[in-house]
Amino acid sequence: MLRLIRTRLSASWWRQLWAQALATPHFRLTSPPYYITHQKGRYSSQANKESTSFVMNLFNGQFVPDNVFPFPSVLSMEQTQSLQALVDPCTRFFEEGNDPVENEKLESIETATLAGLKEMGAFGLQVPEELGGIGLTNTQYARVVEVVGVHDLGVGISLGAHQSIGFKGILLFGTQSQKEKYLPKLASGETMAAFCLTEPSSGSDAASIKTVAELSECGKFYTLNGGKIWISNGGTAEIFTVFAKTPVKEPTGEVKDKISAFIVERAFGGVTSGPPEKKMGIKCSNTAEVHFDNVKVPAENLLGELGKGFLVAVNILNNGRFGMASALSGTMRGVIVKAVDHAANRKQFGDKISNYGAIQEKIARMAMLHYVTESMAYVVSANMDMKVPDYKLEASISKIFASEAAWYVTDECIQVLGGMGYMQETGVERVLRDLRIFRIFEGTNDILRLFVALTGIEYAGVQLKNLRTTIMNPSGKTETILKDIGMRAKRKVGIPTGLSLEGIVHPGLDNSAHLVTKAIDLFGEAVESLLLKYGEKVIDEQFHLKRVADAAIDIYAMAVVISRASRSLSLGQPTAEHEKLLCQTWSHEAFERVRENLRAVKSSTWNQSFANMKLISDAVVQNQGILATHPLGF
Ligand code: MYA
Repeated sequence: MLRLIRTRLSASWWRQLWAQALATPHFRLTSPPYYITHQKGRYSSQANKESTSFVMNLFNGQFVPDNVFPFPSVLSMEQTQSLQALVDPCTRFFEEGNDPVENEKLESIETATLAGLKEMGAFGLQVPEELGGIGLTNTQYARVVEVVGVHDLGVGISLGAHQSIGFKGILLFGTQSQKEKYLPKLASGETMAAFCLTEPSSGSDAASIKTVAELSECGKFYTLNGGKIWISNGGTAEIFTVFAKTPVKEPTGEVKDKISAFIVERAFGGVTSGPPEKKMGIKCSNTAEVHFDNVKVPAENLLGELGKGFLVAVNILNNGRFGMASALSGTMRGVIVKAVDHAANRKQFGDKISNYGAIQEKIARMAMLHYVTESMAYVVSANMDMKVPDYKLEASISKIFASEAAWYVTDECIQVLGGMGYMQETGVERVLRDLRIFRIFEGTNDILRLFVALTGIEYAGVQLKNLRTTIMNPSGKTETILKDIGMRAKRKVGIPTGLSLEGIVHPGLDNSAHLVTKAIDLFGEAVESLLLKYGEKVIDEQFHLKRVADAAIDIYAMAVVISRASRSLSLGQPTAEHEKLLCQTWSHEAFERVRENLRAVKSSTWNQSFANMKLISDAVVQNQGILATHPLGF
């Protein structure tokens, strides 16, 4: 289970605070300005100092622009040039040296393609040069991965499972000697890596793994036992990042089983893998079970601290998720070309189908979804390059958004292509099959939505708790308290709090900027209402949490495109007016969804629907299938 919201916020406390706020003369009469002037514009003075995450602060009704505005630009001229020098041959390689149809037929990557990829350095994109890699930054990596995403997602998964998660733990948490020992061969592709977390009874609930590792009495090795399933590269890897439960002595003296991470070599003995799984898509990537039977793992192969393996796992995942967003923006770019090529040439009823509104809406929507995904991918990668400490919610959102956008765009591409889209020779049905897994692996979108909503709500809860503490011990902070209470009170009664993006956003996007600030006010108020109504029990309100997450995703999506289009307009880029259209149209639709999702969280009609859905689901589950009587009676 996702952890409990620790903040104990009682409804009566909040009502009391509320009464105090409304009775405060300062609030009603001479409410102080709620915002300070920032060099880039105005934003809330109450932005929490602990996290600069845009999404995290939304939950507190705060607009914290630092990581999104202005659209981050992190590559030096030299880095841009070296990246271009890599992207061009990489694109040529995929166009000329890789055959996705053949790879799929073989259910493995063609030998010559593998050799070419190794030669290009594709197995060690982010490994430092001194350890044999090509040392790309996250932003550079994103751009290269985009090329892979255009051409072959199966190859992308083999490469991604290897470096995005397989050996990422060594890069992030490895000691110098672990890095020196393993990274050179991994970077050259001489050895392959895999990430071993999932088990038969432990999928989304990653903390419930049963694989165990016990330290020998001599302290020199751990004995590893257990089985992992659906491991990408499981049958081809020689090096595994394995998560297992280990007994750990707490400071209290109590011994608890906690997760630890290990670097395991197939060569240690006792490591076996099953046959390649038969899958719906990404067939050329290997997926297999991996079993560890009394594997002797040297103590020095512990990765990170003993008992801290869960954080190693989630940090690896956080660190890799933006790669999906960039790969899938590549995929969308590729299928959009196919859709528009067909739409511009296919004539029906005497005209090109691209001239019909029904098709235009599809193409416009495809372009908007691509624009948002690409913007998210590069904001997150830049944030990582900027060493922003807290980007986990943004990374999760980029994975959720990209995987759903790419699915939608590819499905619509097939629709635009009509019968041609359904034919294998067009090559889009393979992409759709390949894409399906992206909504499931690296954290299902459902669990990631809960993660986003609950992590954000907990943060908001902590801020409220801090406010309560400050109220109890004001020590000269009266003005701050009043500002905060005043802002919350305004939100509560639907008065705009005065959030403004003036000076941050190009004036040509004032409308979109206004919508995003309005959305943030609505969001902050809805989160507070949820906390007030449910307290820590909000964890059980998944119908609500899903909608809160959807609203957060839409607001973040609005912010990244407003930022990007703003930059484009400010720089006078040739596509600026087109980007303005993408941004305005997206923001309008996203705002309407935010309003609807947040309304649903509070509306009694919706609450009745949620209760009904629970009853329907319970009945269908209990009946082991459809319960309603067939129209014909049998
Ligand atoms: S790999 C397998 C993927 N599996 C998962 O993703 C598992 C999903 N489950 C989870 O992430 C967790 O179990 C959840 C929490 C989120 C459900 N960042 O009590 P808790 C901290 C930082 O909430 P739980 C695959 O699919 C939390 O704050 N910290 O935990 C292959 C707390 O800390 P503290 C986090 O209820 C795909 C503690 O942990 C995070 O048990 C192949 C406990 O939290 C976080 N995210 O569960 C893809 N989460 O105690 C190939 C939790 O200090 C790559 N915490 O307060 C393709 C790449 C693209 C192509 C590339 C081409 C080259």
